[in-house]
Amino acid sequence: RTLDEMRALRDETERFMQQYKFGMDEVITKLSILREEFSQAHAYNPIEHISSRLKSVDSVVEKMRRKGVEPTFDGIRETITDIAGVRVTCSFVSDAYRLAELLTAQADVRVLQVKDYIAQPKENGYQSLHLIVEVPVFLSTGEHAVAVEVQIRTIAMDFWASLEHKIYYKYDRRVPGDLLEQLTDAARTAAELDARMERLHRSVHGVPHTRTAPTHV
Ligand code: 0O2
Repeated sequence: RTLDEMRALRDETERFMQQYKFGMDEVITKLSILREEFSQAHAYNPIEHISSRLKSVDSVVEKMRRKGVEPTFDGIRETITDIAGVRVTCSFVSDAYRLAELLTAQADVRVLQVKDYIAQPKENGYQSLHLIVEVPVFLSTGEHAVAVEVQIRTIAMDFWASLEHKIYYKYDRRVPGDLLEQLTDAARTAAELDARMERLHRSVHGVPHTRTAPTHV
């Protein structure tokens, strides 16, 4: 490759990654608007915390190799849908579902995938509502549809997931059996706490709630 070709590839990679950052910004703005408007209209805040991360080019390449993805920008775009990730923590399970409904009902949000690990936790106990949504980003070159992964969960689920994530990597993805069992048990305790907190909350506020994930894909 010539130096000019290398520069062109670097610029194209930067532009490619930038689109995901913009998509992420769009989703964060949508969530922040819902948070602010909801607080004003209902004197209640369904969102505790919003965080986001853009995958590094290195981890995109690593995932591309792992999944055997064709090494083109189109190949990556079609297969790796978690380059842009937004994580939302809510106080209650009902808020997680309500937020998912409100976000996916928006006219410019296209739902590509829903994985409801709250209704159906993973074997290790992991609970979270995962959405892959596509949002339009308007650039000087026109409109671009960008996929963003949104993980919505309660504070208890998030607490569990962050510890499990640390343990998982500490043991290089091979967590000893007894520790795994304790983690699964702790996930059950977290789910029980969520259910209790929800009941308490509803007895005080009498809030109607949904307990199903959006399905329109
Ligand atoms: P990181 O470091 O958080 O980015 P995929 O491999 O993403 O194409 P998969 O695994 O079917 O397909 O996707 P899924 O199930 O929607 O999970 C994607 C993300 O959810 C993970 O991203 C984690 O962030 C989170 N997650 C899923 N399972 C677990 C779990 O058992 N424990 C914890 N702590 N987090 C989980 P990454 O890229 O794996 O990791």
